[in-house]
Amino acid sequence: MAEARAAAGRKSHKGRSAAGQAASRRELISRSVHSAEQCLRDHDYGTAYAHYLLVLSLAPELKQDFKETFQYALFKWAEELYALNRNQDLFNCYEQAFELYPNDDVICNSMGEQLFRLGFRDEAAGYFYKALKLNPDSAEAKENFYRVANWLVERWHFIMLNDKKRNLMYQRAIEKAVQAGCRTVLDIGTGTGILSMFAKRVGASHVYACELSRTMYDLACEVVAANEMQGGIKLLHMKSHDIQVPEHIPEKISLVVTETVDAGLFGEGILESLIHAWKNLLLEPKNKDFHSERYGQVIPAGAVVLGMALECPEIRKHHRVFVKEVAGVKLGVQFSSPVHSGPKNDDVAEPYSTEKMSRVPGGYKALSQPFQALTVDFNSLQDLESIASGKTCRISVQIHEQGQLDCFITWFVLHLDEEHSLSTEPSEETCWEQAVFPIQNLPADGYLVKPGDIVVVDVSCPDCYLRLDLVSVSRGGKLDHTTSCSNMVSGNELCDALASLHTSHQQDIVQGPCILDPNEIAMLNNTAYHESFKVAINKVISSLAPGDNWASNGVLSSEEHYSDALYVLDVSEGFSILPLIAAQLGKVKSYSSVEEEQHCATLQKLTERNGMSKESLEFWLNQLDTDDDVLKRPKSDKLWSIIILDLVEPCGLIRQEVMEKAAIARCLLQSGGKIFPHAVAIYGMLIESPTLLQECAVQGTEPTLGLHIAPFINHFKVPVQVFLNLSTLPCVSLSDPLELLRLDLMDPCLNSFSFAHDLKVQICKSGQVTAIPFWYHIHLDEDITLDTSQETSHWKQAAFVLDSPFHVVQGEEILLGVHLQNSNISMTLKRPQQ
Ligand code: 44T
Repeated sequence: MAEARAAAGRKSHKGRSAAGQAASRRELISRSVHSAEQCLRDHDYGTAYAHYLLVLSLAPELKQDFKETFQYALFKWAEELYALNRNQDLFNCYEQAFELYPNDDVICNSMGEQLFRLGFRDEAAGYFYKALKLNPDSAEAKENFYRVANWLVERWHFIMLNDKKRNLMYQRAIEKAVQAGCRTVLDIGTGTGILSMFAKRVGASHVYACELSRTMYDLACEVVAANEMQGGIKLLHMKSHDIQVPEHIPEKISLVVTETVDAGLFGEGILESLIHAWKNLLLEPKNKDFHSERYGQVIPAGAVVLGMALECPEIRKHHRVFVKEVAGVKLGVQFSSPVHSGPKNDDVAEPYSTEKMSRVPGGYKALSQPFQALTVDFNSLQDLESIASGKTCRISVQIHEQGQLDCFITWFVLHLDEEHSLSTEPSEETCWEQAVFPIQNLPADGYLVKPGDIVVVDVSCPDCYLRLDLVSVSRGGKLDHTTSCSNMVSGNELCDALASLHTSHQQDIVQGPCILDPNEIAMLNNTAYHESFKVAINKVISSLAPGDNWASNGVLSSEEHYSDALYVLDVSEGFSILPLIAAQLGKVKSYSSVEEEQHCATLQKLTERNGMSKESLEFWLNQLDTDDDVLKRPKSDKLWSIIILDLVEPCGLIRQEVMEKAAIARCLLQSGGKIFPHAVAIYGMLIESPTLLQECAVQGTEPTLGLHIAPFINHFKVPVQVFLNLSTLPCVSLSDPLELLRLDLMDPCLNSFSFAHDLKVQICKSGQVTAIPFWYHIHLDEDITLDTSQETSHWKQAAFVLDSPFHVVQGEEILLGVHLQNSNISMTLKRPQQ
């Protein structure tokens, strides 16, 4: 009895407490919600976040209602943790958030952003990818994923994997070596694992593959498993230099296969990798005198680097400022592109750029025959070491055509073995680009060469990059001392050369030339661009400035003179001389948003040398504390007369931030003031281009000789291809160009960046639509327009590539859906309903 009572008591006690607990749970939840809300109002995000966490773990049924507020608290708190460098806490928060919302694209995307800014790009990609899968319409996830995809899986992977000829040649060479007795294989820089799978397929007994990129290694694991070779290929996520026998590989191997070569052959470090492999990983090489069954060998066996002197206006345009005066501004300073054989410790210097010469707009002219620049035997450690030590070879190149000496280009023939070779020469149908060595720093009249002239170059490979240094040009058999020069921008030789050649001021020689990005150089050379701005700016200035005291002459030096000045702000990205063009047009105070010290100094020099007063040019960003303030009034009692925005990137995309800036800019203009441009029209057309498809995604199993690679690497495909040269892209137009979308930047309603509509397109030729390239008409005002598809422009074009080709018939009408969300453009095709 006593026991029963006790039990009943316990029961009733339990019953009471259940009801009580529910009540106190409710009470706790409501108090926590209340506190959380209070904390949010007080900007105490950490505590708010903790309260919401408690609320949602107590009351999961509230998850939906509180989702957005919870995310807000989480993101705000994460910002603080990031600022405090409390990264572990930050990730713990996200982990808790994922427990509550395991399939939320917004949290996933945000986690990716955190990882990305902390440098974990591979991991970030995974989260962006997941976010995009969870919500295919998420503009943020799309933008983020495409950005990292481009970064993690470089676009040439698609191009190389689609190059069937190259794949076949490698497979044959590997097969031959394996059949000749090479049983153990190491693939250096395996990428997706293709060469390793070839080796396995043709009978190698042990295959090892190393890959230093995390993303590519993960991809290779997936691909190898999908091709059911995971048992036969050992993948190592490491740089080949770190491989040791027997830790990673049980014994020395007989064959190294690799395609770690770039357009300049050595840029992926093949010399160092093979020197290390010969010393540590490979069996002894084949010995002529002493015949052994087991020896080490490398595919490719060797290579020949060939070069040629060229005239090429497009390359000139990107690497040499050849205009002396731009829209009235004299360019009396020295500019230089970062692409030159500078000294090793020079951060900005790139030894060469790469270009697919067969597709350079405007083409090129060969000024010399091809010459052999260098040969390398990858099976000779001695040869590898000699080249890596910086051995220089001086070559005299005979000029046989008259023209401007704009650059040297190089390509190579890769001898996989005695029988199988690949050539990357411009005329070859290959995936390869060529290395371009622009000629710079000659006096203006020094570039013209004639048949019979001799150009002397030094070829070397001192720091793993191929170098071509111009030594001298001898004209008509006589060494021309005025052009005897070094391509280097520093060093005594050049200083001497500059001192004697240029009338430029002593200051330039001390500071060196102003280094501009090739796109910035192309822009400076674009006179039409600057002239158009000059006319448009002048119109606004004359409409706003009464009287003739606005004449541009007469140096105004003191601050008072500017009290009634017009204010012009240029928020262009990078180097821009538009503020100087504006400043010479009257009583104008120009603000430049150039940031680099060297660029500021150059603009100041130009102001001075063009006889403009110091006060006419100010640097806007220097006066601001944070980026958020980029757009504000010039002075508390002043508004801007002109705000210049830089809406289109050189790669052919719209800058999203600029659209946002435009919305603010509109409100900061004085009456009659203008934003440049005032409108932008996006143009496009339907094309059939197998080439573009091949650069975008691996086309099935055919090019990869039956191996399943496409579905895996194609995860990383992006729909918009950039930096295209539309004028030389192999393609057929299936429609005329048409206006796709017009953005009116002066429209007060333009503050959301999502546009969508359908357009009717007339088909002018039957075919498969694979892509829609697009470009812009930038309307500075009603009369003045810049077209970014013109060959003189410094812009390239972009294209939206369809997921699958769309068949069209001549004469029919198709509906083209255009959708712009932030800076993402996407397009769809469909037939109109009958
Ligand atoms: N691109 C040519 C260069 N790796 C090919 O991580 C031609 C460029 C190109 N892994 C347009 C067209 C083309 N140990 O995934 C990369 C890289 C990896 C290594 C381990 C090493 N020592 C290395 C060195 C490199 O190898 C893979 C391939 S590098 C090939 C470069 C189509 N633009």
